[in-house]
Amino acid sequence: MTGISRRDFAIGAASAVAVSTFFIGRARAAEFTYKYANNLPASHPMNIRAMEAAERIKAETNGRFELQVFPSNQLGSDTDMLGQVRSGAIDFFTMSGLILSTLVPAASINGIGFAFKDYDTVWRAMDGKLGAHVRGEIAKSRQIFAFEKVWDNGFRQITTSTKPIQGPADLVGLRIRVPVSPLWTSMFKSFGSAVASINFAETYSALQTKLVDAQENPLAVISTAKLFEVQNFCSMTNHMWDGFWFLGNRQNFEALPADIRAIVEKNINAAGMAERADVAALNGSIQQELLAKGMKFNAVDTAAFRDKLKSAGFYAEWKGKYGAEAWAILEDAVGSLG
Ligand code: X2X
Repeated sequence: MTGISRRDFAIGAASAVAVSTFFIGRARAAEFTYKYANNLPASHPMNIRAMEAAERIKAETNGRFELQVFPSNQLGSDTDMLGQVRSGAIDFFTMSGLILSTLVPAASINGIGFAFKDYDTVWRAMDGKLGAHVRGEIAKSRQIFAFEKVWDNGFRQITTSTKPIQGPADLVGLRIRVPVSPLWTSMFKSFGSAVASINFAETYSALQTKLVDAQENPLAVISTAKLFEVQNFCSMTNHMWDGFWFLGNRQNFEALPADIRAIVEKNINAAGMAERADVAALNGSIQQELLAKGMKFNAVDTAAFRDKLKSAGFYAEWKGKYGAEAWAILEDAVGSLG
């Protein structure tokens, strides 16, 4: 203790008290508390990475900005949450471009059946011209905007409680749940299925009560939402690639100081990139886990499905809807869709 006077010690103790009060004050009330909601379980990489981003944003803004994460449809169905992010009742929301197309028709274009052959093609398109085209259309809504990096949902596979889907004929009359989106309905109607548009929030119970016999989703969703509990077969159709746009309410976001906006933007886009890698890794490993839970898997010849869509006029119809210019951007990325 020699060398430290009584007076120095007293000052040190006083400032220690002041410092801890300061931190308690910050922890209690951030200057800005924003809400981010989504439809997936907390265990899905989308929520794990979003919660990690929330921690980073809080640290980098010295506690000024708090991002509250509401997984699992806690704030409502996709349809409800889209309304909330438009009005500003919630600040951020991740939504499939296909469902967003109920507001921004161009946003479903990446979901065209069998357009993407692999992830390299997906990211080149979505980080390139096709993604820029969709974000531009979203921005025209004025109420909402999309962050630059689209998050991965994945290539979608068909599950059923009744039989494996081996060829397009197995889809005829199949009572299948699809998300609420004209493109999804159109595609499965082209296959002759009995299509039911149901929000994800009600999907598990629709399968459990046998309102429908089938649904389609990427493996990471089939696993984290425990759809394997109410489905027996998983047919690896890879029939479309689906991603989540990280949407923001424009007015609420622009109300933030520029330095905070920049920190939020940087961390959300980085979290999206990390989530892409997580989902890719999961899709590689999850089949084993689902097999162990009793799901039966089969591969399909996708050419037969694609031919069926072609002869039903599906591609021609949607080319007409998106317009020649947007269709050219898609084909530039994925090759001719015929
Ligand atoms: O609703 C679905 O099936 C889901 C979870 O994949 C989407 O959000 C599109």
